[in-house]
Amino acid sequence: MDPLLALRPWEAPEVTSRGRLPMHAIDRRPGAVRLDGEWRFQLLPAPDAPLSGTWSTVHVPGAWTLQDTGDLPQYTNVRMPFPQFPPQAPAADPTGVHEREVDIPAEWAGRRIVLQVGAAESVLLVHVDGRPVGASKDSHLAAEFDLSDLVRAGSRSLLRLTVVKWSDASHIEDQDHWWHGGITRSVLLYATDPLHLADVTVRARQDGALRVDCRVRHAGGALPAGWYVSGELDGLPLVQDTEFDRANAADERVSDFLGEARLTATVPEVRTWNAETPELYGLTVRLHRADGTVADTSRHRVGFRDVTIVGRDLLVNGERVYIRGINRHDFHPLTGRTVSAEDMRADLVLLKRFGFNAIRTSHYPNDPALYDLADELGFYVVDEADIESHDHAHEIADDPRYLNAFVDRVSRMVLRDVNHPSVIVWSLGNESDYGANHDAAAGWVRRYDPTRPLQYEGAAKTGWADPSVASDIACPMYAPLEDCVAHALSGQQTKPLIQCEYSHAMGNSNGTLADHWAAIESTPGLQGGFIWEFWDHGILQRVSDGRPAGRAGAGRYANGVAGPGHRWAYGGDFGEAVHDGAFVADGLVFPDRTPKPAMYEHRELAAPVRIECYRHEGIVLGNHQHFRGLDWLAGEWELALADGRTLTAPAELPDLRPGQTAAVPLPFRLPPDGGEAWLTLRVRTARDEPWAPRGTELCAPQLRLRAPVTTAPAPAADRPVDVDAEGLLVHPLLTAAPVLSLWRAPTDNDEIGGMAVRWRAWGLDALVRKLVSVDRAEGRVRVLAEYAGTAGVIRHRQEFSAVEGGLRIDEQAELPAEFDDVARVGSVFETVPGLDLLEWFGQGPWESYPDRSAGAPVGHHVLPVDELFTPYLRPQESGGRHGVRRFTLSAPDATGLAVELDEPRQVSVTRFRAADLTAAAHHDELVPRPGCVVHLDAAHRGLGTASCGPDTSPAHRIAPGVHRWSWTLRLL
Ligand code: IPT
Repeated sequence: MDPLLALRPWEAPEVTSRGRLPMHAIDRRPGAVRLDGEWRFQLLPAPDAPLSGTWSTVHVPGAWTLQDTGDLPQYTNVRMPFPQFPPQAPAADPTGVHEREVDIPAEWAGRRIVLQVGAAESVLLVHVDGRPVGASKDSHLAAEFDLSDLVRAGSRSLLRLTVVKWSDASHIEDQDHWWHGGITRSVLLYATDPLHLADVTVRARQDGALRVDCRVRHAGGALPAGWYVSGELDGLPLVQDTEFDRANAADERVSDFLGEARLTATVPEVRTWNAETPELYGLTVRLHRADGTVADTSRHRVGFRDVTIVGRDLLVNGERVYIRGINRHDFHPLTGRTVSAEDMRADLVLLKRFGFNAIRTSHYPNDPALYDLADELGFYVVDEADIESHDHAHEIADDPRYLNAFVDRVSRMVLRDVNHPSVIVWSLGNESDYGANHDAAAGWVRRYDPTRPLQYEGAAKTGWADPSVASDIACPMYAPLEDCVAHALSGQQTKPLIQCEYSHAMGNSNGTLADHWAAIESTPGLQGGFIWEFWDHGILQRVSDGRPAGRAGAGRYANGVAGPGHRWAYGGDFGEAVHDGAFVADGLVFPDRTPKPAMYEHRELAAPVRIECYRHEGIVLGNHQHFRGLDWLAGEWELALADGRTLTAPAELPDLRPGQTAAVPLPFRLPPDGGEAWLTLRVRTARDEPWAPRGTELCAPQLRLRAPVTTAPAPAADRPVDVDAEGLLVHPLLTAAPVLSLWRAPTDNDEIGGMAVRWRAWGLDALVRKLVSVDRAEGRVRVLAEYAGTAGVIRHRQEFSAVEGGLRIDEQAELPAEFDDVARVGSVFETVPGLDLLEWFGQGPWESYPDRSAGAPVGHHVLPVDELFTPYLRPQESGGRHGVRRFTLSAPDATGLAVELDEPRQVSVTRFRAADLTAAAHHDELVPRPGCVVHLDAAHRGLGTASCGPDTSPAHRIAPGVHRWSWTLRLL
């Protein structure tokens, strides 16, 4: 029997690998042969099942679950997809056998030949020409095997990579995302001299001190005498530390098969690395034979920086930086966890443009290219090990059978990523309770890398000040803001408080983000957090046969929407019996990376330049960065006036160091008419940045210069008001008269947070209107109606009065005490087709809600109606605009209607009734109506984040009692 199969490594947690080379810092190996492309493939029903003899092909790298192999993706959050207890795997265990021939270059004769498999889920078995090579687990880190004795330079070999989908390791890879199977990162072969650099570890400090530790080995034998290393950093030579050599020689650790050497340098006037100015230097390390010839070369990019914790502050280069973080998975809607470097660059570029400066690699080491990009573009990274035992967390945390796996996974991550300046904190994993296995892994990290803090959310067993060895940072998830503030004020805080997850971005969400940042920026001890999460993990799916579109789906989506015949699949859409639905779609960007409106909220809250206030001496501007001046930014002033005008003027940004403020003169003379006036500073890049071309807008801080004045429209009592026998307004441009609306299509927060259940129980989704009275007089009609729900009756009064050029509508709704927290109180009406353009004075241009409106400045905005709607994967309340004072809806010939509101209100104009959205499970099921559905809300409930975490604040809930609102309706 095959010795690798005989091991049954899929149900042996103690076996983390066989024949695998030790992990080392990633290194670019010139001359490597990539084995990516089409491989022969068979899917077996179990790892020990015989080969069938029929081969298909799959693309490597690529999950087979996305490549028409019959095995499909499955989404579960906490629960395991199979019932077996750890460490068991189910008997039905899809196993993919991948095979191809490889030609070993003739010039590799006499060299050490290494196979690298970038990632395989979840157990990898390697054979060459039918001979067993080794095995590996740890699905998101590379496995390397020495093939020198198994292949011959200049000849062809048969490489077989067998990947077992379910294993003991699945129980510690129980992250909240899709389950796949396959080889998801590149496979390559490279060769080195037998005498080679086995690892190079770089320590580069803020003061310019550089230390490079080299580990030298000779394949299959003793080290030859006289070897030495040399190095240079952008032309500056490094010196070999002879003290280190002597210490080493005197040490019992000296060995004939492991060479250790240290190179050092001190860089004068070093340009330090931080996320704002990510300065990198190029390091080359050479290993020489005694005769001076070079046996091996290794290149690294080096960033000089220090990370420390002082008191309860996390410091980068001595500076208490705010962590404006996001949780990021490796994700692509066509290829799952296989992502290209270009795609990752696009992710990071987008994050930079929206003010993010930190990434938690939830919940496993991400693709190696991500860290190179983070070094280069400037992100603080919390690097997280691939450990999540969520469903069996308590049992596994102390289970000695899993001890090896914990230490293996954490140490391999650290060994791989230790040279990246972007990595500022290590994380032991996610949602795995807390046990001895964690402390074992923590101990390894503390010894190997004392230069970085360590975090683990689960270690806070006795509270956020828990002295546990496993976490230097209090990093809770979804903690109520009040609790965070209370902890910071308690006098008991011992660690920086940086939430590892907060502001759950599922569907239409991220309400109260501004409250978080107001607290963080005003409370010592609070330093930020990581929003959950970047991606909506919708997989592009063909509607016709329900299969994943895979690579053939390229280009079949745009602007967040799946194209014709396609949809974004979430849990259950592949026929999974066990799944967790749309919970996998909880990101700030759609599956094609189109930003959701909540991204703009974050962008504004992260603004590098802010308007602090307006004093008699002028507008006070502040630099809210940590390291940079304002010279890389350019500004433009905008003045939005109630009369419809927007004036602009160039802005001279003052020369401010971080944290400084200065007053600049008010750039406009306000017109004397007394109307509402808003001053906006549009801040853009003044030159090309690596992540933004010159002119990219980064924020638009705003200040109200003058409050609105309301003028009552002149009555025109001689005009008729047309209200029918049912008390419904008759109007040439309306197909449905304004009626009371208390229902919104529940957001994911409304559904999962339990609000929608109550609303349905109250009957708010199917209120029955009953006319009580119509009272007609000259130039006005009063209508009283009752709306009956199961929990009570809401009285609604409308008074329609003729005014100059149109109608004034005064409304009042009386909510009995039973309806103590409804979605909205307002009017809804529908228009004739053809009114396809919305122009409004209010917040915009993107979607905004009462508790998510900090990023939508007040101004004059114009958008086609079809672009107002946000296509959340599971249809829900969408497309709202906050603080709308007035709007017009017009046809191309400029006819249409104009609405003026008594005060800034929540308004939405879409093609969908709330009932249409409520009934649909996917965006592609929605059929747009030809006219517009218009909601004017006297009150609209905040969005909150209750799908996972706190609900909106009390201030953004709707109280029972009397609500009044007025508006005028005119023809254009
Ligand atoms: C938390 C998880 O860490 C994350 O992976 C994701 O599932 C998130 O919640 C919700 O989307 S765990 C949760 C039980 C708080």
